Amino acid sequence: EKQLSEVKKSKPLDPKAATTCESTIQMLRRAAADGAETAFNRAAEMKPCPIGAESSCCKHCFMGPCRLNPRDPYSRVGVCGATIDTIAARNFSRMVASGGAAHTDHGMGMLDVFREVVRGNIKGYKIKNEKKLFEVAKSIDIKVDGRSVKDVATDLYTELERTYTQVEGEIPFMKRVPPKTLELWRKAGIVPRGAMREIMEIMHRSHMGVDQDYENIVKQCSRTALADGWGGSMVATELGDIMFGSPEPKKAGVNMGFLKEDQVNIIVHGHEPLLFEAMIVASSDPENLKKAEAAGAKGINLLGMCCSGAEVLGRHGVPHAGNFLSTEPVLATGAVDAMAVDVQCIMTGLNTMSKCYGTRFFTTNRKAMIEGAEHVEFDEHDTEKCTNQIIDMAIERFRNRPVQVEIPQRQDWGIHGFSMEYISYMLGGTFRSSYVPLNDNIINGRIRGVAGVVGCTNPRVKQDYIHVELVKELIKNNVLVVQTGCSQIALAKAGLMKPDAAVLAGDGLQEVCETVGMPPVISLGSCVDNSRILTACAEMVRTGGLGDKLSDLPVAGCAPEYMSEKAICIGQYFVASGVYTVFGVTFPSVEGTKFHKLLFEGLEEQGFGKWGFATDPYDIAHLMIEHIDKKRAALGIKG
Ligand code: XCC
Ligand code: SF4
Repeated sequence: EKQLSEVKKSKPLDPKAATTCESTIQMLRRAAADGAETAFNRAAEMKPCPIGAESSCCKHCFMGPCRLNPRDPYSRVGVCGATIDTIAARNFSRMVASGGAAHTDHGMGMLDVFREVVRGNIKGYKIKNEKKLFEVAKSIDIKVDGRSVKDVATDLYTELERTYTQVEGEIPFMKRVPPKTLELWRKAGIVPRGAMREIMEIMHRSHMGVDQDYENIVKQCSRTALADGWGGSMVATELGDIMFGSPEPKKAGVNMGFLKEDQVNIIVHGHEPLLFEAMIVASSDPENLKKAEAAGAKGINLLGMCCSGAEVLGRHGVPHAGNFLSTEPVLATGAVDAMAVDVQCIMTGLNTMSKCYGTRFFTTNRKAMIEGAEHVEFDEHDTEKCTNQIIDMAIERFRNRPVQVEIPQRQDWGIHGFSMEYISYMLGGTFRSSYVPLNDNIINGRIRGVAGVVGCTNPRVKQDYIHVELVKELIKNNVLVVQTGCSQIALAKAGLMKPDAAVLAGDGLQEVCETVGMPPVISLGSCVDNSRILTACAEMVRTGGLGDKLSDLPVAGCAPEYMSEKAICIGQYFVASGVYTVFGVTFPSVEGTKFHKLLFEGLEEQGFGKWGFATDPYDIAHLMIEHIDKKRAALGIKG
């Protein structure tokens, strides 16, 4: 303890060096004054292990743990003889397995509720979007003509369940993959069977003494990751649209300025939309509003954070208070009466922080509890039990707020809730399937290509800074940017999701945006909604003129401030799908090793995409642009 406080004294956190988010800076100052600690402080005190950072250690058995030297990686092997390539590939495979498990389990949670809706066992949710139900069913060859919603939904449930449980054969959404790409996957033996099987196989193969061939391990990484992108995540996205409605462009606000001093503020943070949707219903329930009024509040103000928030931002226009690294600082406003969380990206530190400021902090999912935090279990069969309890306790906290309230004044507006179908529609295509206008604008060069900029924020780099600078550089070079997750919140705060941000784009992109009134940076939703990018890429190939494989498209992806294993899995499914994907912060491999070369070069030679790495936003942008130009040249379309 003594040591820790000495370190703190020697290195007081400079909020302006830690983040470019004004509200977060303000709250970090207040937290410092109050002696409260956040991930920013803890990161400054915790030096990353240099061996672990480059994935050069193994603890898969108790003859070890074994550490190799990342500066001289082939100088040693583990006790079992494992080389740096075996060790790094095995570690990587477990990151893919864990990340893929998170998304697929999320998708499975959605599927559980969908099943109960279809069987009539659940009242709190329904099939809201029948059009989408029929579209999704049709896309995986379920007969829809003349059939009832219930029959189609029943068949869809049965089909989608295979995404998880199937032991042999191909998962249903493989039917959406362009034939030439699917052919490549079949030849390589990486078409996923069911997610459970693929994840189990990774856990087996990465056990001591099983798969020790890094190339063979990477194959299983691809197979498992594809079961996330074209499986679990895609199921989560599609069922979300079916049960809660497809996102449509709407004006919505982002930043801490949307907290309201005179209202009961409740933040929902996490990932699965089930809790949030129920909270939306409960917070507009007249009974609850009456209770809030009786406590002297002008209303109940619901806000989202992280992916939970990103998803309802586009679907319902619920304001978003900030991305991952702002989840602790926002509590320093003292204005958050309750924070309810479900799964993923919930920092343990939130519990401590909420105690400092008297925020009522609730875990709600039996899979994700925090020692010392209050748990109010959310049951999809009886949603009100949980949501009413949270609202009651939030109201109670509002009635006698234990700390002074300080709300940063910044409010940023933008247009959220796009889908790629919608963009194409705006560009003059038909809503259903035509990507003709998007493809045309790429072919005629007004749009140079499409970049997906996604992922987390990470206290190892300045929050939001890389996302924002990178995206600005991309649009300046006529690259249309699509976004999900915490990255899109960074850009929303920077004002780039307003149509008038088109002036920051290059001439071609600016012209396209101004013609249809769309921003040059498009927000697509949460991280499972990265599957929307896959679906869009498949449509672009199907539409024609841009090659016949996903890897032919002039597109690139990036997660410049990532921190989670989910991001690694997402990166791997984009790479396996054929997309050049650049990560920042740090990359879990040693440059120059065979494993590293496979990820960064070899996979592309085999017809897939490849990984890239850079930390400077301009370097990242130009790696992506160069790749887009390379693909344009290969397609023979003008530069
Ligand atoms: Fe989590 Fe999804 Fe990363 Fe944000 S972007 S920190 S994973 S909330 Ni998904
Ligand atoms: Fe060491 Fe091999 Fe055991 Fe890993 S599996 S800890 S490298 S002995």
